[in-house]
Amino acid sequence: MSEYETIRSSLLAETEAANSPEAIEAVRVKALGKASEIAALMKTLGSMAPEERQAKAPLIQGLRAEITEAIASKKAAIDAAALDARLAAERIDLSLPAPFGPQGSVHPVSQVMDELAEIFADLGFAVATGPEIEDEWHNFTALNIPESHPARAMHDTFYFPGERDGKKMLLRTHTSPVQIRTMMKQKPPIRIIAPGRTYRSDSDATHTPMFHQVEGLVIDHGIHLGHLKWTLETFVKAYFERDDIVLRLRPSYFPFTEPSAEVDVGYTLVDGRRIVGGAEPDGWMEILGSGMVHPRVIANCGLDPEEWQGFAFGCGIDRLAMLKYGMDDLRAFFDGDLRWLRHYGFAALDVPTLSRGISA
Ligand code: 2NL
Repeated sequence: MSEYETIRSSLLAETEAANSPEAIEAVRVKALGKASEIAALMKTLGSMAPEERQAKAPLIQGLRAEITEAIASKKAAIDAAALDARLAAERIDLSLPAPFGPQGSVHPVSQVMDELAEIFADLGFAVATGPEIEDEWHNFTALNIPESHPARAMHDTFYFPGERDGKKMLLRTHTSPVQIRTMMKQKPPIRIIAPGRTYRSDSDATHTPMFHQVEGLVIDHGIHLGHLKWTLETFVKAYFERDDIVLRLRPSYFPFTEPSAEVDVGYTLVDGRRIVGGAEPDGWMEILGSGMVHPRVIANCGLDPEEWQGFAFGCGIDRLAMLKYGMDDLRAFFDGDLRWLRHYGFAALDVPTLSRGISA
C-alpha cells in the first residue's frame, strides 16, 4: 500500500468512526490542521523537482480534497441526526399563554380623531390631510383674510424667518388650508373633514401652542344652512353618544363664512359637573364655529360661487376629548406623563366603530 493510501484509509476509518460533533471536529483538526500528515505532504511539494511535483501534486491535493469532503459530509450527517433527536424529544406547548411585553395605549386625541373619522365616514365624508408648514395664501388670503386684516394678528401666528420661493411661510393656524387645497384640486361635490395639528402662539390652562382641530367642508349644488344644522346635530349626538342633546346656533362672524354661526351645546349639571346633553339644559357651552362658505372663498379656489355653495365648520379636538372623557387640564395632554397616558389612554385594538358603540 502506498504512503498516501495508508493515510487515506486510516483517516477515512477515523471519519467513519466519529459519532459526535466534538469527535468529528477532532478528526478534522488531526486530518487537515497545521500539524497534520496532509499538511506536511503539501509542504514537501515546494522542494520537489518539477517532474516529481507534476506527478505527486494531483495525488496529494486529491487526497486532501477527498478527506475534506468525507469529513464535511460526516459532519452534516451528525448534525442532521442531532436535530432529528431534538425534534423527537422536544415538544412546544402551544397552549401556554404568551408572555406579556410592554403595552402602549392610544392617546385620547388619536382616539377622538378615529371616532370623528368613523362618524363622518358614515355621513359620506372623506378624511383630508395637508402640510403643517403653509404659506400665507393658503392659510389666510384664500380664506378672505386680507393682508392688513386684524384676524391675521388675532391668530398669533408662528412665522418662519425669511421666505421660500418668494413666499412667507408659517405654521398653519387652522386646518382650513387643507380644505382650500382640496377645493383647488378636486371637482365638487366635496365632503371632507380635515383633522390635524394646528399652531398659535398661546399658552395657558386652556391653550397650548400646538393643538388639534377638525374642520369640515361640504361643497355641492343647493347647499343651505339646513344641511349645516342637520349635519352638526347628527355629528354631536353620535359623538357624545346620546340623543337628548340640544344645539343653539348663535350669529357670529368669520371672514371665511357668511352667514356665520357659533354652535353651543346644552349641558346639565350632574354632581356639580357639566355634562353635555339633557333635554332641558342648565346652561350652554360653545363647541363649534360654522357657516356658509363665503362666495369669495369659493371664487378664490377657482369655482363659480353662482353654481356651488357650501358649509364649513371648525372645532378643537382637544376640547372635544376633554368634554367627553373628563380631563380638566389641557396641558397634561402633551406632557407625555405615562401615568396620565395609562389612565386616559385607550387599548390599542379598541378601534371605534358605529356598530359597536363609538367609544365602547
Ligand atoms: C372655530 C371656527 C370655522 C371654518 C372654520 C372654513 C374653511 C373653509 C371655508 C370656510 Cl375652506 N370655512 N372653516 C368655518 C367656520 C368656522 O372654525 O371656531 N374653530 C375652532
